[in-house]
Amino acid sequence: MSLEQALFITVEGIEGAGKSSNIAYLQELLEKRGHELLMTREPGGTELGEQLRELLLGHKHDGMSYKTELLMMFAARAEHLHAKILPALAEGKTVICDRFTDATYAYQGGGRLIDIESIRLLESFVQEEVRPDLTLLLDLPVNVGMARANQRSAPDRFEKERHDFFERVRNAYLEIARQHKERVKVIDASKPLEQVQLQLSQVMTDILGAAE
Ligand code: Z5A
Repeated sequence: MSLEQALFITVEGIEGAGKSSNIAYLQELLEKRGHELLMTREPGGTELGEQLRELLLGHKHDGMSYKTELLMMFAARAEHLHAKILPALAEGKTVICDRFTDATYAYQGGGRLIDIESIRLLESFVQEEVRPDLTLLLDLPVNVGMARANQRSAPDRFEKERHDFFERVRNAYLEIARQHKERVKVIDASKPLEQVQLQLSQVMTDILGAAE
């Protein structure tokens, strides 16, 4: 059991920001410090959530309305909190979640232009008082992220969006970071991976103190 406090950590960023690469590094870093971890992701994280993820990212329902998309994100989140995140935190585990509600503000709010008040309402309904303790925002210019992402598999329903959509998503993320300076730490993800990891390590030391 870790002597350090269990944390709810979320990792965010646009396409190709390097979340997967850096989450693996964060996992290693926290395990070394004795944290028991739940590694999870959104949309997804539960059997029901993963099924919703398939519907949300696949192309079978390409024309779904933006409101449907928003409600499915929060449906998956409600189940995720109930079945995975809250029980893990109650057991003293640190939760590392690949995307959470900031992604909804950024993609559905910034990208799809759904009004923020509707998102806020759903956030309060689904999460009540639960918010992440720490959010790592991997920030980089859209063209750099897209160039990285394009080297991978066929684009999902979101990856098919255009440059201006991702500019709005990035700006929404940066606005969240400005409004929640205590919680959201911005990492320059345009740098080579070792330098991104160095920044991550610095942020974690600032928050948790130097490792023993
Ligand atoms: N979504 C939403 O709309 N609303 C919500 O509420 C939520 C989600 C929760 C699925 O997310 C989609 O759901 C997402 C938003 C939406 N869609 N989009 N876009 P996802 O997180 O599963 O999908 P993703 O953004 O495409 O994540 P990813 O595929 O896991 O990408 P990544 O983790 O950010 O990047 P990566 O795989 O670590 O790196 C990408 C490539 O870049 C790879 O080849 C790496 O080797 C390379 N890389 C990484 N870092 C570097 C550096 N520093 N230098 C050079 N190259 C690098």
